[in-house]
Amino acid sequence: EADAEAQEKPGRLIVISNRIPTDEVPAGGLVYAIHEALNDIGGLWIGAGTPSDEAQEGLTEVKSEAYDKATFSLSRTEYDRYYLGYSNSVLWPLFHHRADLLSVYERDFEAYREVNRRVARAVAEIARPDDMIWIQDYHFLMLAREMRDLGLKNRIGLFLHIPFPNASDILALPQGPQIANWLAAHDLVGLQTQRDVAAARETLRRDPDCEAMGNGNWLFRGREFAVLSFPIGIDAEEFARKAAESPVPELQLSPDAPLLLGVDRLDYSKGLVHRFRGFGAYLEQRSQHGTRPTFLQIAPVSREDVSAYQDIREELERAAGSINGAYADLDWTPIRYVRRHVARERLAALFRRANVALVTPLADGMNLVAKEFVAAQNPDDPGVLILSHFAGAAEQMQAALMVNPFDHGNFAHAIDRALHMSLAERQDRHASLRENVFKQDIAWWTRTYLNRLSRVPAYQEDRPRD
Ligand code: ADQ
Repeated sequence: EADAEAQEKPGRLIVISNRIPTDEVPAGGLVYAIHEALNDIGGLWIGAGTPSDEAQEGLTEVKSEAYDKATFSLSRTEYDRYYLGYSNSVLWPLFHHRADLLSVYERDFEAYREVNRRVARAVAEIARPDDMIWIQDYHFLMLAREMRDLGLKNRIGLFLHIPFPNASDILALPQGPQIANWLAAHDLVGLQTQRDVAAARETLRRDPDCEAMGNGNWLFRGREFAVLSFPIGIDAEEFARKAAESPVPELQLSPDAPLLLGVDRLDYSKGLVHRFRGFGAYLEQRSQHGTRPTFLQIAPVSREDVSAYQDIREELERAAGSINGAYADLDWTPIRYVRRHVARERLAALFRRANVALVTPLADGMNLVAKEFVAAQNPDDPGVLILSHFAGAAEQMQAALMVNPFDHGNFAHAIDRALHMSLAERQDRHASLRENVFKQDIAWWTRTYLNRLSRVPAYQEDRPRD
């Protein structure tokens, strides 16, 4: 009887992500969405604590109002190996189709496994049977498996924010053969796109323990799990409001000078060097008498301690220097490259001012900048989104001007077309993009994912194949 009662009480939501926000109300994006979900359902948000000399077991509570927050502990060595190492020098490049950038060290994987195990033990200590557990991203790919090994039978979901790798790239990973086993420990694996679901299908199919049931459902050693796409969105209303209300930062451009804008973390997956060269190709072929566009790229450094990130930074500076060297004039700098983080309000206003957004990653889970640009634009006189086929956002945003970022000629042509597009065509394209960005927003995403996870039937044990 007591059991039946416990079943009826809706469980808490336990979210695990590498980072948890320090502000009481996070500024925007994904963390805000999770904050809202936790506010609604109640529960606990777990993330990494500040690295220290030695890692401790268990969780440390963080003061917070509406729901609980806690950190797990990491040693400095683990930070180097689990975070900078396995997560960001192995999984990140591999999942972004850059197997050439892998630095695989056994000790990095050992630290990754140790951190995943420690978090699993900490969650097992505090989880109640009816709690829903929602794991975020590639830092915790084996966490659910570790939790199952400790006997947790809760509903467990994963959302992977980055692309799912090709089955052949996974062969470059020593732990590649275990991926299906890791994924199958969840009840629900959420991916950004149909393309990712297809890539996952390819990997799962190769595993002799996995059997496809159709509709995204799989059997792994007799236990069911699902792999489905849930394209993440933005808080479109809020971003549009910010964009309309915030003053545009002083750019020292004449008011009618065309502005092209790029906003990205400095990361090799974002295709910044290709973008600079594509803009260079446009400058080369444009007529000398036309307007002189300025391309403003905002790209704050990230993951500076990983060497691939230092390389990309130098390469980018060289590319900007050589293009500006060739085309700049006394009163015109074609590429402006800003490495600073820009406050959200200012960013929103810049998005609204821009005539063209260049969102041209070589690989990207979704890319929220594409959606932010659309939300920020004035529907009566909207700018043009130039979007790479390789952004996850491409699946929902076909009304953008689609480009192949590897093809400079194609890139140059798209910029030319964007700068000369008629008002009617801009409005048509924007209206269609806008509808999707506002409908499938961040609230839609959390709602859809958590509804699906909460409908998962009660846990069945794995059983050996007969
Ligand atoms: P990211 O790789 O960080 O996210 P993205 O989706 O573009 O990529 O989100 C970046 C966010 O940071 C945007 O909200 C953007 O406005 C903001 N930002 C970028 N540069 C900034 C700057 N200079 N100043 C201020 N803000 C800046 C990962 C995946 C993506 C996936 C998201 C969400 O790599 O593919 O879309 O998670 O799932």
